[in-house]
Amino acid sequence: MHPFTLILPAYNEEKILRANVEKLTAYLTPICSDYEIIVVSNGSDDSTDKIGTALQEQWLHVKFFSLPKRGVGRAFKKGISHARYDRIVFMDADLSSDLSFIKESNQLLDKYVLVLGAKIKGLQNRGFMRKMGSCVFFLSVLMVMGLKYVDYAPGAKAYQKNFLMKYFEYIDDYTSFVLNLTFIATVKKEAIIEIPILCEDLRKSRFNLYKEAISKYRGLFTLKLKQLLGKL
Ligand SMILES: Nc1nc2c(ncn2[C@@H]2O[C@H](COP(=O)(O)OP(=O)(O)O)[C@@H](O)[C@H]2O)c(=O)[nH]1
Ligand SMILES: [Mg+2]
Repeated sequence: MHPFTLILPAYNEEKILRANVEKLTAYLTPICSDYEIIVVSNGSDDSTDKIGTALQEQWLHVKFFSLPKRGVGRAFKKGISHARYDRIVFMDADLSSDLSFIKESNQLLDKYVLVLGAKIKGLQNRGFMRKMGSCVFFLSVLMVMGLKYVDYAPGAKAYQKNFLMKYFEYIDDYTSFVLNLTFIATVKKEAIIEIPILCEDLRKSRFNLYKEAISKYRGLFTLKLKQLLGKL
C-alpha cells in the first residue's frame, strides 16, 4: 500500500476510541509500512480528549488534536493541515464502514482524486425517516446539481491531498464538504469514483438529525447559488 494519512473525527467517543485505534493499528501495520492516524476531537465533553492524548503519547503513528468548536469539517481541515502523506482517508471513528475501503481506495487514488465509499451494503440501524431523508437528499442533489453519486456523508471517503489543498476553500465547517468537493471535481473534470462498501452501523447517531438536515440543505443551496452567481 502507498503511505497514507487516516483522519478520524471523534465527538464524545470515549467508549470506542482506544479500542478502534488499536483495531486499526492491528489491521494496518501488517499491510502498510508508512501510515499515520490523526484523531481530531471537537467539542467533546467526555474523556475523548484524555484518551486521544494518551494514544498520541503511546504510539508514534498517532496524532491527536482537540478543537473547541464542533463540526466535522473543522476536524477534517485540522487533520489535512497536519497530514504527512499525500493520500488521505476519512473514516468514522466507530469504524462502521468496512476497513477494506482503506486498502481499496489506496489503490484507486493512483488514478482518482476522490474515492466515494457508498455505504449501501450491510445493516444500518437507520429509522424510516432517516432512510427517507437520505433518499430525498440524493434526489435533491441529482436535481439541483446534476450529480449522480449516492453517498455524500463524510465517512469512508479518500482524497489525493493535492486535490484537497487546491480546493481547500470548499471544505465547510460541518458536513457539506463532500458534496462541495464532489461538485468542484466534476466541474473541473477531475477523476472521481464511487464504490459500494459494507457498512454496519447499529448505534445511535452523534448528530442531531434535524440540525444535520438543515445544514445539508443549506450547503446544497449555497453551492447552487455560488454556481448561479459564477463564483465557483
Ligand atoms: N470531530 C468531530 N467529530 C464528530 C462531530 N460530530 C460527529 N463526529 C464524528 O463523526 C463520525 C460519525 O458520527 P456518527 O454518530 O457515527 O454518524 P452517523 O453514523 O452518520 O449517524 C464519528 O466518528 C463521530 O464521532 C464533531 O462535531 N466533531
Ligand atoms: Mg455511525
